[in-house]
Amino acid sequence: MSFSKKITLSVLAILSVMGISHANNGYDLWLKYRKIEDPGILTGYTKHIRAVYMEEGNETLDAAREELSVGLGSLLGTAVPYVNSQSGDHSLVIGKIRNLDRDIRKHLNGDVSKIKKDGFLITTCQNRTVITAHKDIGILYGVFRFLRQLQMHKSLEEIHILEVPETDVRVLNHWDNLDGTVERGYAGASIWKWQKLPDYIDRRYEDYARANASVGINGAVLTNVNASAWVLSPSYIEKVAALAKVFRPYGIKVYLAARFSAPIEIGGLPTADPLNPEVQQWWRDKANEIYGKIPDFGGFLVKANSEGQPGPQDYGRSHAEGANMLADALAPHNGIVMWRAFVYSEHDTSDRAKQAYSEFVPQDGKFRDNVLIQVKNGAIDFQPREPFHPMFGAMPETPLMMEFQITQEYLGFSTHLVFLPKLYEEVLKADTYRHGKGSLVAKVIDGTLDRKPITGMAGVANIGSDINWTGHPLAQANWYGFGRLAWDPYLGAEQIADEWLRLTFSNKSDFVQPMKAVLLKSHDAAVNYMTPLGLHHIMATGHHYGPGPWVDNLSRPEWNPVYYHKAATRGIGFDRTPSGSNATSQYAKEVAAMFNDPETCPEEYLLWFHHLPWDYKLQSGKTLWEGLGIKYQEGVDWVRDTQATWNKMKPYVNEQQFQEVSMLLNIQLKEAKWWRDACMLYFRTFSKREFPEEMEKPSRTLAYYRSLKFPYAPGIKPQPD
Ligand code: GCW
Repeated sequence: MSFSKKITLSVLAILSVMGISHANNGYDLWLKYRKIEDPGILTGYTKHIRAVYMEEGNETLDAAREELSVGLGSLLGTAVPYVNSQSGDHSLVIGKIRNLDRDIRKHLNGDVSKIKKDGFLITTCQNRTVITAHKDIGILYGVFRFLRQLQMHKSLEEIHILEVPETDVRVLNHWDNLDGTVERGYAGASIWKWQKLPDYIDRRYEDYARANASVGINGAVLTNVNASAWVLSPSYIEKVAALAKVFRPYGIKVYLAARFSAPIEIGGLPTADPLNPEVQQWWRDKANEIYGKIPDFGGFLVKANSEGQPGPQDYGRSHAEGANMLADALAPHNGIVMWRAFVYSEHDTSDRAKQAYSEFVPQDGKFRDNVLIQVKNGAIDFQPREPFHPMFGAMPETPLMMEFQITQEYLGFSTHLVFLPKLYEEVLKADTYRHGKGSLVAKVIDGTLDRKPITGMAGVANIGSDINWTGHPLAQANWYGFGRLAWDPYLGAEQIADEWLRLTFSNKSDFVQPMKAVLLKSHDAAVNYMTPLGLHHIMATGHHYGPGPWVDNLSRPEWNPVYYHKAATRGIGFDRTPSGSNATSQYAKEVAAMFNDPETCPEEYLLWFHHLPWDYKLQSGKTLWEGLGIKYQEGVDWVRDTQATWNKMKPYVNEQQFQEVSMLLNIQLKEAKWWRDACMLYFRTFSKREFPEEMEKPSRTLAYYRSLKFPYAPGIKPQPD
């Protein structure tokens, strides 16, 4: 560890012991380690942690030790002495299994074989608490888990926690551009200071790595999938290597988005054809060059032949041929390719929801072993709510990664409170029926359904240079929750909400209970005030800020919201049953049958799969038209109720964050009403019915909502008229 790092962390430790909290602005995320005030709980802990024995020897163990010192010092309000012996009563003993004393090892017997991969065990052993693992990174994960136990005021009596990550590649995708902007980023500029790298190391890089490691994230794709080839040039590889060095102790590998045409753009070749030997050689050389500087480089993420990005199809080659060429270049170094399945073509007139499946499923089994196909959550595009992607039930021979969007492109930017683990849980627990009932998407992701050799989950990051990282203070929960689910796709959103609220704000049940209810309802509420009953992609185009169901003038049909809702005098919705686009045929027959019948199709997907008359009767007995208005209203009402709840939370959060969330909720209310009013006014031009009585009446005209323009909305290059 560098001298300066030691100094910084020791100062932090001293400040923590003195009970001085250094940030009220959210910068410390869920790693605040607030001093425990309850004397009973404190005594319980000090009884178990009179001294610490900790294995030393490398940077990862150093990081674990520093985290523990800062954490314990701050939580307990006193520094715990480190000792050289593992035999002290009431001590905390931390070390890799093979380095533990024989009597402890003997005691662990049955558990040892269960601590697989990067897993860890925290257990009680003859008056000692032991944190152990096979690998150094397991020790770090174990220390974070142990500190979480204390942060949440949970008992250490007879503690026994054995955790093993369920997926291998737990990776954030940054859509960060080399010019410092972030595509679909709503929390400020990119945190990567390319201009100053490799010589200047921003303090944030390490805090970023720490935060990721604390939830088990082990990789970062640094750059946008709409890629610049320049990041593969020698000077950028130096910069990337500097970041990799900071991340390494925390078990975070770096990956880069690879532009398929890079051999042309920075290699001077006339082609990027994956079957061309010179192209293949170029990529092999590039891989060798990268690994020469970054021996643990993770690999490439590729968006190919999608939304104008170059790819193998430019040369008449398949996705498999393109992915395999890169995979062959990376294989000697144990690198992987994450090849995205987000494709839809302007030349394909079939339902956009069907296209990825149509292109990729026939290639099942044709990809190299070190290729993962990264499948977006949703066959359309990260919509507020989508049925699970049919590819998850259809590629038994190919590792499939989940790609969730953490940044809130379609869910209110970083202005709206939307707790995304609820959405993720809904998708992961969806049943593909691939091998009959119980064939959950989570089992595809962790590779147990069809025995996949490599598994993973990706999240498009919501991180930027805002002081609190994520713009909305409560959007930190989405970063946290993604990491937890990548580690364990079976976790419940409720547990994640509970953990995050306690770690970040308070353990008091008068705070945790009401706020948990708020978080858990928030996703449904946002869907209600944006796209209820299965509506989708009706946001304004380009920046995707606010409603735009009327947009019908873009060059590609599937870029227009009218393509998706198909509102007409007869009714509304996209018929994806056999009488329509037949997209349901891409699901297992049980699932298809459920979706095909409007009576059995879950109402939240109704208009996703069906075009129905305005007077169609919903389960509530209301007509579809009334039901729409009621749902929009419920969404708005939820924001009002949440404001009332939040006002009662003042005692539990600091003033700055209290005010920030209050102001953001005001905006959320304004925008929820905007969505309701604009959409209902527009749909009424087709339904020609009165608004339902449950719905507040719009205060403005449709013409007003249609006139709104936002050329400088964040997350996209400005597009002034
Ligand atoms: O949802 C769309 C976004 C694009 C994004 C694309 C993708 C990176 O609007 O900004 O491009 O998806 O996932 O490739």
